[in-house]
Amino acid sequence: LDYGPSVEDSGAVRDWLKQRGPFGHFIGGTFAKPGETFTVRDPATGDLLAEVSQGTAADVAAAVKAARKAQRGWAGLSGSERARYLYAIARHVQKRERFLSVLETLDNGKPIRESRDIDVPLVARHFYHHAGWAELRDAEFPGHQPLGVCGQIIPWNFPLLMLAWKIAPALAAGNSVVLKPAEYTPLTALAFAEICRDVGLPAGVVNIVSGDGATGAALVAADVDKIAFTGSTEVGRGIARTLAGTKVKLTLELGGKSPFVVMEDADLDAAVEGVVDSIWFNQGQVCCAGSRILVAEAVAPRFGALLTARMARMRMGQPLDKSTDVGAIVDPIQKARIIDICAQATDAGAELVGGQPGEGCFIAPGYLRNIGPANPGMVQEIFGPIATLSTFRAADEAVELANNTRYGLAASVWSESAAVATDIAARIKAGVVWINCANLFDAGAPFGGYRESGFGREGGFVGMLDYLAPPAPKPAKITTPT
Ligand code: TXE
Repeated sequence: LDYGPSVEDSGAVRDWLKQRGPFGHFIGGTFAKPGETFTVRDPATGDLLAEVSQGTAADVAAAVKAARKAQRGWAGLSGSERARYLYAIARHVQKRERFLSVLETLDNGKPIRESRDIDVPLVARHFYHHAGWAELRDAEFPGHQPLGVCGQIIPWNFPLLMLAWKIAPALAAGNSVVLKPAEYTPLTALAFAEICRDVGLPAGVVNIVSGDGATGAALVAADVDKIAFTGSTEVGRGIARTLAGTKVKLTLELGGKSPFVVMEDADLDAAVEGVVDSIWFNQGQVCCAGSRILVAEAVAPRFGALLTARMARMRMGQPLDKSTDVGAIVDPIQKARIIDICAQATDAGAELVGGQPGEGCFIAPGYLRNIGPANPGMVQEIFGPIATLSTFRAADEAVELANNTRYGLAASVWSESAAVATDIAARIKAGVVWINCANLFDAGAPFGGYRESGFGREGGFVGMLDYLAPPAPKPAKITTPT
């Protein structure tokens, strides 16, 4: 069955990169002349993909100015007019599905099966869903107003999908945006800018400024009304400090160390497939990855054997090959970070099964066992294809271990009993809890964390609230004492 892109399809994308590069920022509806640039490489081969402009504070200011100028007109359109643009964007994403999936895979290193079947379809779905919210805004959020100009900073693990999570609700609500993609993976954001231009989105409603952390910091310091950030907890904490006491609204989606709880009565074969979808999906570079597997002691030996056997069948290889399960880590720096945390874990007494580094940016799937609760591998977000495996005896202990983290983004619970699964799920402190599945996303379901995983929600009705200002409270009725 041959469907979708493979290695040979990358030619058209490479031609586009050659013709279009070096890339300038997308400001006020046009691509600016490139300034000082940085290099973007394919992590799977090390090949140069493009030169992309490094955004300065002046570039950010120009983009914010363009967004400010456009915002009033955008907010003045009726909901159905705004919706028409969002529908058009969604359709264009679908039309360019092949192109965008190949570009994403080249830039990020994720298997083409994932960009084609998960990332890009979810991007389209996000714009379709939020087109609906554009139409419904005034009915569902009476008296609410858009915030104004939103600064949005996104990471490299789902470059185009994170862009959609940020831009779709902002636009539906009537805001304009300045988005900064991650420095490892700016290319699909620049392709998205072309889509905005092609659908005739009013100039300045979407602006893309590429660059690194310094560009992000300039955006945080700019004259914006909201910052929406997805990335590391450390950077998120710094942004919160910078914006404390200002009028800028802030939402943060940060790291995680999510539990994956396998109860004694779980379907173990299904749970092992859940691990594949959870921590070995996208090379484990997933904020909500089920990175801490907690399994009932009674079934632990059988589960461990099934897991090891399944791991041996994972195919690591070139991301553009349709049969690849495990692609490249996004960058050598991230690869070194994963190896370092695994070394800290084994130095502290854990045993690493699999997880061996390959040539270039590759790391085979693996897991750490015989690992104590204070082991660095158990505490730190590895952000690679390496889970931890530990056991519990009773349900209460499972809940206690699951909640023994500074994060609170996601969890996954496996049991054949609805009563057991829902009881455990309700006692885990996490923004999303999946039962007998993992890493399923929908544009209508709010996503976000507790504790050091951040605050604010993205998706659905609740996500819209984070892009709107509520109506001013009515003045209190003054009654004169008689
Ligand atoms: O993240 P950064 P990094 C975690 C994960 C990973 C670690 C480091 O554990 O191993 O973070 O990754 C921009 N002001 N996550 O270093 O630096 C940056 O340019 C404003 C989890 O790549 O947080 C990029 O666009 N912006 C996470 C974005 O922040 C700044 C996904 C994320 O990069 C900035 C990514 C600054 N001072 C990493 N410094 C998740 N929740 O999914 C950097 N940036």
